[in-house]
Amino acid sequence: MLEKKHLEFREKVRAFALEKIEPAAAALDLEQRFPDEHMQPLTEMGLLSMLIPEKYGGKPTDTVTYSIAVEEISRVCGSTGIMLAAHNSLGTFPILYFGTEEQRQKYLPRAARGELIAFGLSEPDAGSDAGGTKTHAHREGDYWVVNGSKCWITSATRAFATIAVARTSDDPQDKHITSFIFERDWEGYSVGKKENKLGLRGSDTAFLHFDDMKVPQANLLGKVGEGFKQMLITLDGGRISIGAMALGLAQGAFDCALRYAAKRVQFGKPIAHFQAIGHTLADMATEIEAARLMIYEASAMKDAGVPFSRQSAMCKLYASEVGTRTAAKAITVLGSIGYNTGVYPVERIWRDVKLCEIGEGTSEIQRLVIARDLLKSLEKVG
Ligand code: COS
Repeated sequence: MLEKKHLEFREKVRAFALEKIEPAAAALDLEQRFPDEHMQPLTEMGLLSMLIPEKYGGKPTDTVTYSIAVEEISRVCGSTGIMLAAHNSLGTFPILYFGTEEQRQKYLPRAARGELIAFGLSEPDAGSDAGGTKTHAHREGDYWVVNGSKCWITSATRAFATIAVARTSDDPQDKHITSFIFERDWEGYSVGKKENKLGLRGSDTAFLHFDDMKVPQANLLGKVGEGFKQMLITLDGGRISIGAMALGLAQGAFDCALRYAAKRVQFGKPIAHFQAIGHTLADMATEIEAARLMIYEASAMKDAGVPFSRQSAMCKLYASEVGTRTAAKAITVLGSIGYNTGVYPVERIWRDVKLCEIGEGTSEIQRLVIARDLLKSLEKVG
């Protein structure tokens, strides 16, 4: 399915990840430190502008290439992987897709230069039920006045702008939700305390608060009332990248388990030669390969411009569950040393990959999206 250009890109980005990203991965996790040192190399490699057209300073690629990038970076560092995925898929995509030319010219060149854009959908009372947004915006002349909070915001402490939705109707029953581009420097915009998470500890996650924040009409994204659908369209693409992230983490755990099993001698031979371990490795490799094919298929469908919501949900669901299974099995293969912190990366990966079953829609939401789509296709057939 992959073309020569994809294989060549994989080699290039893998070498880059090993040289520039992997050396800091364990320390970022241990110290809960944002990967500041990765920003310049990632920008120079074009990995923070993969969806941005050249005229705005980007280095655009197809979605398959983008998925390979997220996969390979996550293979060595989940925290850097999620920062990359959130910025490209959730930060830059909505501006490109729904923004005006003026908005693209204002924000995309900065994003291409490595300044991060965040995505604010979730709220304390609006997680899986994203339509339950309580953040509110009302019009006052040329401005919107916004009040509310967003939670679990990736790169919240670093982002110079955030794509976020607010309710623009007083009726809690309707989904009259509108998207905006908010800027960090505005009065009324504040960033909450960094969350203390199980994994992805190098990725900054925090609340955003908006307190009587005045938003110029020019920062309305798309049309009033279309925000909820825009966010669901954005998440269709984002879910592929979370699948790619889970895939990379799974591959990282598997690589470690395979190498360890091939050299760890017990009962007079490497443990990989015992059937129990050999079959475990075979199952891990098979599931990883299946996840990879699903991710590339969903990516190719997005590039082809055909509906891909179902495939996006499926690849995210499957890859993230493969990721958690693979990381757990990798610890089993390594035994006690795998359970130790800071010796092998498998315990970090085990902690990191769990997020892939939660972020950008839980596994339960992916199953809901898939089931609804299956029924819709049945209705079409009759
Ligand atoms: N693309 C475009 N439009 C879509 C869409 C998609 N992928 N999915 C749904 N829509 C449309 C529907 O067709 C519907 O349109 P109409 O109002 O014109 O009929 C509208 O959007 C509302 O959809 P729906 O009725 O299905 O909304 P629900 O509230 O029932 O459920 C789910 C939507 C549960 C799928 C959504 O809330 C969701 O994905 N939740 C998880 C949120 C999430 O991932 N959060 C993580 C954010 S972290 S970054």
